Amino acid sequence: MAHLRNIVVLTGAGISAESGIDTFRDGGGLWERHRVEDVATPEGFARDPELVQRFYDMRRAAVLTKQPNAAHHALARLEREWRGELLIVTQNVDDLHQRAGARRVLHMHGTHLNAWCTACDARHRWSGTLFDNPPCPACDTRALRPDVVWFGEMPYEMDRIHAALRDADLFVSIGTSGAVYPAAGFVQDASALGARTLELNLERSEGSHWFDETRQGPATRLVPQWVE
Ligand code: BJW
Repeated sequence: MAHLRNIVVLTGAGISAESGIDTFRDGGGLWERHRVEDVATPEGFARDPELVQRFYDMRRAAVLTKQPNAAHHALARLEREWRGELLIVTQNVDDLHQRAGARRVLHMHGTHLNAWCTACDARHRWSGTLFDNPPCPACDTRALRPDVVWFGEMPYEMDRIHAALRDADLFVSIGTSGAVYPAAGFVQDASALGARTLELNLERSEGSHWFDETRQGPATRLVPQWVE
């Protein structure tokens, strides 16, 4: 990697799987037990807010008990030691990259650890529940929801992500199925802009054929090996 300067790393649920956090589309994943349309769309939230709040309350509480694994730690070490630019773009709403020590992390699908007030647009650090519809600490309206991006909503930080992809020499995708856009299209964007592309995943993904190189195996083995 000596000739490289700018790296963009995209992470998905697979990087946190070995920390004990469910993925979405694997066997036993979240979408086998919950209909996506019910829990991860604005329409589902409008229909049954309590169901959606309970789903996220349950996942928020679970994440607080999980720890970063060897893959999160390896990326944080790479960030500390890398002489060029390294940006981690995560689709995950957990905070395991930060708890491993990474600093330059963009949460394009939001974070479990914030509640967002749709009345006054304030965001609050949140470790408790939302199902009981608590008032917003800023405006007192009862309009808090998880600060996450559902289907049909605009992912966060897109300008910064595209700027980083423009400058990237290497794009690495870790533990994501390549089923959800716009993240699934980053490999083609990066490639068209001249970056080399590498996929690290348990198995070949929907988007594997777009990558210059793919490696298969668990993230806790592949990521430390790649970083070495
Ligand atoms: C391991 C492992 C181990 C396991 N080691 N690996 C038709 C065509 C194109 C697009 C669309 C379309 N119709 C609709 C759309 C748009 C839609 C979309 O993509 N739909 C698809 C279903 C087709 N996208 C949107 O609506 C997005 N917004 C949007 O597009 O806005 C307009 C726009 C226009 C122009 C520019 C920009 C935007 C919003 C998407 C929001 C997604 N939200 C969720 C929920 C977030 C909150 C929450 O966590 O609940 O995000 S859905 C869910 O999927 C979550 C994830 O971040 C995301 C991706 O999942 P991920 O991470 O890939 O997990 P899995 O489970 O799918 O895969 C795990 C992988 O890990 C697997 O490959 C395993 O093999 C691997 N693995 N163990 C290594 N140990």
